[in-house]
Amino acid sequence: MNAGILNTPAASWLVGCALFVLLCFPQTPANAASSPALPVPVRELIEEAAPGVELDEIERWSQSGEVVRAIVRGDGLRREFAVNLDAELLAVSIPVDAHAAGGVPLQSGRPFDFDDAPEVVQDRVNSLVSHFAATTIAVYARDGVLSFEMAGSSEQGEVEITVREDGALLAYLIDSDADGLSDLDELQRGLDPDSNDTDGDGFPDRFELERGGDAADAGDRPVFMELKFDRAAGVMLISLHTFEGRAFAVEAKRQQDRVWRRLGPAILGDGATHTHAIPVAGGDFAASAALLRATVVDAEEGLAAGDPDDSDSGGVCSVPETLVGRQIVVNNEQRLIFRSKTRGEVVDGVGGGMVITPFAYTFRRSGTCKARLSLTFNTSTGFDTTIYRLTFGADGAASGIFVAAEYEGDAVEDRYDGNFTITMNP
Ligand SMILES: [Ca+2]
Ligand SMILES: [Ca+2]
Ligand SMILES: [Ca+2]
Repeated sequence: MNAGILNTPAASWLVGCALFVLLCFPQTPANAASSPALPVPVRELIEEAAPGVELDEIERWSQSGEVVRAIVRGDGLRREFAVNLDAELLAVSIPVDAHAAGGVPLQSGRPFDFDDAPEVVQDRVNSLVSHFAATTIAVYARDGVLSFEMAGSSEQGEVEITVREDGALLAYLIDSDADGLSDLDELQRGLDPDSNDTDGDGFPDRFELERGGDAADAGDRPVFMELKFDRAAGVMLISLHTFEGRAFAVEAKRQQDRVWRRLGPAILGDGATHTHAIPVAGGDFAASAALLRATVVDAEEGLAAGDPDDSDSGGVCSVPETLVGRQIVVNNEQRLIFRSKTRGEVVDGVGGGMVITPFAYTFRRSGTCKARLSLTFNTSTGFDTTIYRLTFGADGAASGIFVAAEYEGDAVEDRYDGNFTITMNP
């Protein structure tokens, strides 16, 4: 706790009330307006949390746990402030429909720079957070008055701030641990706003909430793998919901097998959903009796094996939306034929004859000129996956690297990788 605020009467009152909330507020907490002595510490708390804001009148306020909320008039505005008992600003918003963002966004020929905002706007931001680096800035005009809606990072965490051109603070929200949940939201849910993984089970707080887990219980994990059986195509689609900082792998085994086999290299988490397709023998998944599971592994492993770089060189290129009906010729020797959105076959010329091997596949654009093609084959012991990372040129031809790996348990047993070029029919 901030040592300075402990010395103020406001703080000692609030600390006392934090311990004995029921004694201080025997009725509902939102009744303080009838008790003129009480709003004074609330005022001091807000003044400490948001220095320089004008507080004409505290209309009403309430406390729940560590969060004090107050409807305040000042700066010609009616705003709601939320602060914690350490006098840290959690949120500012304008209730009902008076939000300045209802204005018209100004068209600008270039991205707006924080340094171009009026000095009072920059000063307001700098009074609340330090080393603000904007990721987005939108400028709105409402009744001829500009407001600057900014989001970015700061020393205090990820922050959203909206400031009117005269410096009045219109909106504020802070996410100290950058887990995607605001501090206010976390305190209201009983989570730790200073830890991106409150229960330490490896899943970030917001990811856990969105995927049906309990972010405060390490024994309750989110569901991050979904299976969808496409009977007509004879394919099992495996969707992995990922988050940044870890890598993800799908493993399979038949019931009679002892070890799990990994389906291709681990995928580096990026917040997106990645889909695998695996063939189902005879169009009946039960017949193949495979068990599937998803695991979270170290990001280093994902970095070593996953998509290394989806950034683009910015060149002109042509990445097809779909591979259905197309053929890809790999290194002039192997033909990949794509029959449907999930199934295809490899044709290998061998001597005078040829070998046809069916596969299930997923194809995903991963950048302007890049795509990831993942083929999964049934084998006598389970599944094998080959990943092609493709970089396309203007003519639709591509080059890149491929990775094929066989896993025994967690260990890579065999690994093949190399470069290739492909040509594709239009
Ligand atoms: Ca957070
Ligand atoms: Ca958190
Ligand atoms: Ca949990």
